Amino acid sequence: MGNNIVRKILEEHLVSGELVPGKEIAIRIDQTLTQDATGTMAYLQFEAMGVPRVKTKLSVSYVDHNTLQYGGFENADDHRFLQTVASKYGIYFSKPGNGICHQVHLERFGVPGQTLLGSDSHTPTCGGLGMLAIGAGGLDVAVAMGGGAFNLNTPKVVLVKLNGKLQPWVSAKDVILELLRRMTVKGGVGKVIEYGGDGVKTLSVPERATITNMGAELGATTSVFPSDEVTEEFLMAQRREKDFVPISPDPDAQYDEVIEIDLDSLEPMIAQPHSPDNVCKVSEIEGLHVDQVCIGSCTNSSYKDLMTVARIFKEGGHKVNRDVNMTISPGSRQVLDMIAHNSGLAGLIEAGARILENTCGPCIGSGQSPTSNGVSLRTFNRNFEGRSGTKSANVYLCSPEVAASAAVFGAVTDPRKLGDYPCVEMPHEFMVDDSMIVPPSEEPEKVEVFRGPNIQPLPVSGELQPVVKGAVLLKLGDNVTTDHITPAGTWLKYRSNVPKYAESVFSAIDADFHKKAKATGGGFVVGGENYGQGSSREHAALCPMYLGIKGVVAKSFARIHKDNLVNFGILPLTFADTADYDSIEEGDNLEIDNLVDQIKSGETITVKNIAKGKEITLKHGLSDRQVEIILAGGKLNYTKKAAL
Ligand code: MIC
Ligand code: SF4
Repeated sequence: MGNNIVRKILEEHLVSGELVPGKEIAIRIDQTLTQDATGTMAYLQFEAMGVPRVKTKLSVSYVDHNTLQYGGFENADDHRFLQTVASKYGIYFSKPGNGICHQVHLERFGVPGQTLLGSDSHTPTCGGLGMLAIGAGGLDVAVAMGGGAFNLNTPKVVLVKLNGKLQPWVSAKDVILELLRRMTVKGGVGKVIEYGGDGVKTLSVPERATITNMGAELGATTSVFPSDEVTEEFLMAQRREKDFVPISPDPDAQYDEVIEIDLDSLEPMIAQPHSPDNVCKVSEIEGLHVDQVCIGSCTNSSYKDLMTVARIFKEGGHKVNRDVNMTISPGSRQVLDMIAHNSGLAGLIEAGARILENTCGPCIGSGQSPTSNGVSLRTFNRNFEGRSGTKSANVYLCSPEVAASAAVFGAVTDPRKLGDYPCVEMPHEFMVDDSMIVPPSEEPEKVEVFRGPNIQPLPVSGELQPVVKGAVLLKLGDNVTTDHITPAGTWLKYRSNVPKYAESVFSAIDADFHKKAKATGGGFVVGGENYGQGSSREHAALCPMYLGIKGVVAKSFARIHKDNLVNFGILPLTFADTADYDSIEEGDNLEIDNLVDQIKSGETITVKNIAKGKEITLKHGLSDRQVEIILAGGKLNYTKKAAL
């Protein structure tokens, strides 16, 4: 039986376990990346492990999320901490302003065939280069930096066969939006998406990266493209030809599922509020008034994306519509440099665009919150309710072409109405200047790690108690996101201050949640399907742990969040019979007796709902390794114990 790309890379990196879908394996990690909003915790955890130097082939620390440095010292202190830690422990440091981690990693560091673990859910962006790039919580990334393997369930492999070629005004974003329409935000859970078919060679590396980036929204473990002559040309243009390795599936490669997308007949698509899978054709909602257009984010901020927008305005003689605000966040300094040198930037400024920093910016609610009930079209990857900072806003996700056309007309408009498509060629040579990437110190013993007052010690939980009881503090529906659990935006600057950040937990749903949790000594949260979808932020587990949350009972969990709950000693439990979801109400008191024995002896756990006088059966679905972690009260305790 021939191997697909995913199995080839997994086999080459397998440390333990069997490649049987659903079974836990451990793989070796070649590269890691962190960003500032998850990085401070990850490096505090790395320091706690006492390893003198990272053991990966390459580790990079990016500052790209929280760069505004407004209202105080917090951000700036965190950035200095990150730079000094990187210097001391053998990590490259990408300064604020150098670009968004995923775009810069694709340009300057990604290597086909290698594994990359990143403390950001969009790490799969580098799958566009043929890497097996996976998002994880900071603690898992810290362990990988220390030389530890990464554990995951062997994924099923889905072949997405791309046939033909995209037509003018239809672009990579439309491919992934179409896939989201078909598969939904939970359709990729437990799977890796591998792209193939004759359409692959028609897509550049940044276009492939747009598609793998948003595979995160499918809930997929990761997504990967072959590494072919297009990959080689991209690496050559980045002066990295030495990093090229060809990777393709065997001719008789097997897949667990095959999906076909006909690129020729694909139309411009758009995701409507408030979920990336709420997708329809642009033509179906034409005429909707638009207040704001934001172009950028790690999904769509490459050279080609921004040049296309610049040329739409320039060649059509258009200006941004007087009722629309249009912002541009270039993906990297390289992109900004390139468009600055070939008049793309001038074209955007002349059109009336507002040029922002090369960072995540509005995507994470850092500025540009829309007006009340406003309509914002964004080339980003997430449109969860409230993520933009305005709860009543309606955020739509679309391609740069669709975004530009809305900015021209002031309303959602099929971009094909703009006339001739400006076909932007990929550059044969990118402008390479790595001067904002600081290499680690050659004299690490002389580097002193800077710690400002915003950096609070890591809270650690105790061992699992034999009897666990508490009230259901909140009952929620399907697809709860980590943005609901621990919002970003104005809270971002407290990422290294858990006691303060814990005040944000579920604040958009119940502003007093943190007080209630503390007053009652913690308790349970109940959710529906796909609980914890979205980001990799481990704070969505760490802060609830700090508040005393003992377990989350849901119909199903998103992969990264479930791992994060385990890592911080919170029980992720699912209903053996989902009908029991209806029998639990907010305020009910739950009690689990003999928990330690129950967890050790089987897959199910009996819980008493005292208020209802009823017993229900829950499943923990933990591997033997995860059981040990839960018993120890989290991964840090477990790792310390294992080291003794
Ligand atoms: C996101 O897009 O939600 C983030 C912000 O990049 C997160 C990471 C974080 O919360 O710091 C992610 O995607 O993992
Ligand atoms: Fe940054 Fe948005 Fe990408 Fe997250 S999704 S890494 S916030 S640009």
